[in-house]
Amino acid sequence: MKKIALLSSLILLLTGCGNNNSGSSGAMSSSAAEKVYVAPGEYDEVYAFLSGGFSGQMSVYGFPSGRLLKVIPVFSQDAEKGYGYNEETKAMLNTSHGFIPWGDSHHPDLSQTGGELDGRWVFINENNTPRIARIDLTTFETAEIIEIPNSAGNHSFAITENTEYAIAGTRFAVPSPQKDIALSDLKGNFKGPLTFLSIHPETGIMNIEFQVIMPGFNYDLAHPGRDKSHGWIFATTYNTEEASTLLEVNASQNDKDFVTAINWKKIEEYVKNGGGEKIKARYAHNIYDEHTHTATTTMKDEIITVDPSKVPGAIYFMPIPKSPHGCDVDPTGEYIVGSGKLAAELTVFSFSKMMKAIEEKNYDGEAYGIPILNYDAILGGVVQQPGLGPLHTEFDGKGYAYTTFFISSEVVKWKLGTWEVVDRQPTYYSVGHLMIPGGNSRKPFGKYLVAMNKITKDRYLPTGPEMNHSAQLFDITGDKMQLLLDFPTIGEPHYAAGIEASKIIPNSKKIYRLEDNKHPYAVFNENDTRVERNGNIVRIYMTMIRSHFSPDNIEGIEVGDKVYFHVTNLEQDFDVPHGISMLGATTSELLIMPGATKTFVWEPKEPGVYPFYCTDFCSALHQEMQGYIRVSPKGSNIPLKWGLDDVYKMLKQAK
Ligand code: RUQ
Ligand code: CUA
Repeated sequence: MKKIALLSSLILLLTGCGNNNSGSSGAMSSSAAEKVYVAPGEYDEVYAFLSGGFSGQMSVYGFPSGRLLKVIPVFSQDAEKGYGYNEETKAMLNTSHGFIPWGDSHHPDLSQTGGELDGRWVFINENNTPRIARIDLTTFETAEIIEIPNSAGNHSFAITENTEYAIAGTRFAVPSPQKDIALSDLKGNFKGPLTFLSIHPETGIMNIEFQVIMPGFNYDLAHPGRDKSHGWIFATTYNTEEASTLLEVNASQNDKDFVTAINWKKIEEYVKNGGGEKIKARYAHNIYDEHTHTATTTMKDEIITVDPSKVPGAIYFMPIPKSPHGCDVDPTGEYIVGSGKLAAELTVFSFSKMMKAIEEKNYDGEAYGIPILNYDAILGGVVQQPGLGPLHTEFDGKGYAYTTFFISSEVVKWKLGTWEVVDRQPTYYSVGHLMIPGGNSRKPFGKYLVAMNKITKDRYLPTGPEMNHSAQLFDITGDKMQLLLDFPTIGEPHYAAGIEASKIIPNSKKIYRLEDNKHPYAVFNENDTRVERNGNIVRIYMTMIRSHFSPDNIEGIEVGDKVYFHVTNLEQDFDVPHGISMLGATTSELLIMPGATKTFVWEPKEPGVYPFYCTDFCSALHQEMQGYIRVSPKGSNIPLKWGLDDVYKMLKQAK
């Protein structure tokens, strides 16, 4: 009874974000308008990569204007770009469970060198079917997706400061390895695997090096140490109660949960020296090759697991009040901010004090053999009464931290070291993550702050029961944060990563060079375009260039054929993609970048004459960019013919 009462008051609290429109006059002063104005044709200062949450994708914005620059398909099929629909990219969505057309993307993180953003890759984790993706920032395309086996709810995710490792921690404790266990036997029998993937310094390719089999708590968010704390990873846990039901009550019983501190260098060394245990674990590793324009899946079946008790001195628990969510390390690497969602204050740990407590073995008991450090000994400071429901913290590099408060719906600025609150600004509504470009590196670009809000309500023109999530841009150069801009987001932005545009622009690719195209079905010359039959498999080797396809007339296709359109875009000009789609094809269009080759399959069901056309308005004669395919009844043995006007002696015939 008491539990239920607590529950309903909690719900009230959590949804009581209000509807009080801030009004447009206050926020949109003329100075704010000036600050977000990027004149037509001018460039933004910053790229921001926002996760798409339940859209499974990542969106790219320019700031300060808030222009949506691109949506990069990552974990979900995307009909606009043909991603996950065309034959070349389907493999990106393969997993040990088969082809999965959707994912839940959470926390983007940019590659770093020496603790500074280097603009090479942006990584993002998938929460539902645990995976990590790497996006190449020369092409803004997903280059790799690796599945995390023996894990669930890949939520705590971070990249170390030299991009040595990606860490992927399970948000849901699971049996390890998976097996059939009664849910009432959860406690003590489930595990919390934390997976460490190395990242190749040149290619970026990820490899699962080891998995630390932690106690069966929920590992929520992770942050790497940096500078002096480089070599450590910090991850929050909740549900140290190990409840399996009504977690909103049952996982809020313990006064304190933990921030886990892991010395990954120690574990790396232990594994290098032959430590750890190989176990069977099936997982997919999908890599997109920019030269063949094709993704391939390799199924793997083994990982190395590490039992924490075998590596003494590598793992500690730091007790922290009340179900912490965010876990953020300041640019100097000294302070670790843990956000107890239900705590009245914000707890900040000191890395030097943590090292001292470890040295002095200043423990407060242990959990599953892992020492619990003495809370008072490692406490760096406490921010008193900062707000309600702290979630995430970022840093401006000038000694200030900015924390979001979900329940009181605000961003609070406070000073590292003195712990005093210096400013607070409301957010509309119920802010989750926030992002300062480079805010999780050694060198933040402390000019802008983006707050990502969970509830939109009356901020925009109503669009039926569902409103897109909203984000807000603040100027943080002054003493007080200044709200500059509201903008809607794609899906739910759990976190974002921002970087100065100057670090990306010089490497951004303009075309794919035809001479680098190694696609097995590419053709580079209209004279080589052709149609080939092998049984009921028909392959069309087609090209596209402004403003025609070659061939554009094809005969000899029969009902029951499986027709592959292998289409190469011969353009070598920046931003001239062509599209192609076929009446009745049960897949998306192909949108083909200059110099690339892509494929779709069409299985005609009825005799007739069917048009295909270019789907991207590419020239004044785009409407003329079309063609026909004649489909005859099965077994009619009409010879294959194809052609393009009389330039190629209309209707060449298969020999
Ligand atoms: S979560 S609102 Cu997926 Cu990053 Cu904290
Ligand atoms: Cu090519 Cu429109």
